[in-house]
Amino acid sequence: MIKGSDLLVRALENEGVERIFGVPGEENLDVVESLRKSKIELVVTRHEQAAAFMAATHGRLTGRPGVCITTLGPGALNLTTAAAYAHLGAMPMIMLTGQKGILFSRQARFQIVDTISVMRPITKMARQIVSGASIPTLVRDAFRVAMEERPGPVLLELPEDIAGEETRDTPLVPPHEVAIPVAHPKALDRAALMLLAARRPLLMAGAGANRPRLAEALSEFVRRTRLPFFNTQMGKGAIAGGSNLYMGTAALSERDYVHRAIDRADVILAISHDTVEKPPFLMGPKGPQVIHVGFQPAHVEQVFYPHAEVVGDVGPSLALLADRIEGKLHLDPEMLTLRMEILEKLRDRAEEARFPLTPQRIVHDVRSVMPEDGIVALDNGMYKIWFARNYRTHVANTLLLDNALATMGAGLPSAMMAAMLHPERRVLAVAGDGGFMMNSQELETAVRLKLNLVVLILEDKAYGMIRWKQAVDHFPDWGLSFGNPDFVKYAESYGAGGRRVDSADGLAPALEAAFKAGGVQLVVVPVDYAENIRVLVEELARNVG
Ligand SMILES: Cc1ncc(C[n+]2csc(CCOP(=O)(O)OP(=O)(O)O)c2C)c(N)n1
Ligand SMILES: [Mg+2]
Repeated sequence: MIKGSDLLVRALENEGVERIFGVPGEENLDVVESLRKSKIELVVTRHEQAAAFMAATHGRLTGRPGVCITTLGPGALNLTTAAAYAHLGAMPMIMLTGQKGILFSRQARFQIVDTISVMRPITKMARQIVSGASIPTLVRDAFRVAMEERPGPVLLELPEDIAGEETRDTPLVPPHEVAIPVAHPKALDRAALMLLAARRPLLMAGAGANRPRLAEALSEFVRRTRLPFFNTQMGKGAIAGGSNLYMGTAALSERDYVHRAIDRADVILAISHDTVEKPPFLMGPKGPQVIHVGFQPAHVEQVFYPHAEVVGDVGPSLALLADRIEGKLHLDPEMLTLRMEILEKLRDRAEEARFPLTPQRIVHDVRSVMPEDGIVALDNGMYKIWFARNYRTHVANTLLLDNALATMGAGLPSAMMAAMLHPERRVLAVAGDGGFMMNSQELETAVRLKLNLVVLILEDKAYGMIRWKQAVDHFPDWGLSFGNPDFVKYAESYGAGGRRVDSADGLAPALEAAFKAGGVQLVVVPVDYAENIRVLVEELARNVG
């Protein structure tokens, strides 16, 4: 016989789980006790949302689900935003929540919420564990579902009586590698024909191109075919190396400089584009033909409806496609001229000495202190567009941004997870003064875990992105400003270091000093968002036609 919670923890060990993030409640105490006796580390956070952002980022960066744990009702409900983050962002994650006993109840309906029903639309699977004997199969199935393409979150609810009850010792189900089918030869032939007939083919790396297991295969495909490429925001970095074929990032849906290349293309080979992202370009009757390459068929949207599909394991399918087209493509030399023009535009004002700093200068200075494999994790705000457009990436998953749920509050927790997984690399969280304050309490967790992490706060004392949209829509400037704490003192009160940048030339040295100091370090930089209107509205408006 074995206790339900012991069986659960053994099943998690069987999946290779090393850490669980969360805030336990009294309904989880049997599980906590089982964890104490196991090799799995319990990392308590200061809000359940942050625990789940961390677990989701573990899934994003490793392909293996991160695991988080909460109590029933209030704790479980605090997971919802991060569940949706993982669901839209295709990040494998397992959420374990507690529940009152189901066999008998001594507390009536106290704290009881129908968590399964709440979670169903924002998970791939949500199940209650109703018997100890079902734990090994349910846990194995949960991991299978979470990891399988398209990856995402799974919820398992463990009632406290099932956790505490002795059950028959049931064997665990050993996991095994799953090789998924490659695309059908007919689909590959059709795509090859379209690409060979194209005069100006272009490749687009989408969100799914950043799956950890795809990095090498995709870069190899570009090396072999020499196709010029651009990427969506979440596809950034998917194609490695100091390639001279990178045309830019489609951070906006139209009119940006990169759209000159997109509009010129006659065939776009879209690798693992996921239409959860804000559209990288808008398909219309006159635009390029699109070939979708993905683990699954493409969703059909008003602005995205591919003309051909290559469905199957993307890496090996691309190798088969390269066999058919390598050395035979018509590559337009004009594209490379355009490339120089596009990248030149992005360098505009990158070193301007204005204070408060322009977003372009901030992106430029951040790049200068980050090694190629350094990881920048963005929260959500106006600067995300600037980083997506202007920050060059050379290694997969080195700019973590969320262009799917696009939630505020994920920047710091996702950077913390990156720092835990890659202690040898520089990791920087970038957040606005709005988004930072949505999960700033996790500075305590980061300090406690002795992470090496720098947090850059862009201070405009406002919800800048919404203020920008308000101006674009010709509404008066009203209602979106706030005051801030003294961020340096705030950091110090957590035992972290703090620095404020007070000149245009002060940012890069402040970041460098913060990285050299080690531990958790916060850098505050005032930002001047006047460039939002000047570039993203006025300058790009002139690009029409
Ligand atoms: C959880 C959440 N709430 C609200 C929004 C809508 N929203 C998007 S950006 C933004 C303002 C962000 O402000 P800040 O973090 O200070 O960044 P800034 O744009 O000022 O640089 C808001 C309110 C959101 N995306 N997520
Ligand atoms: Mg702000």
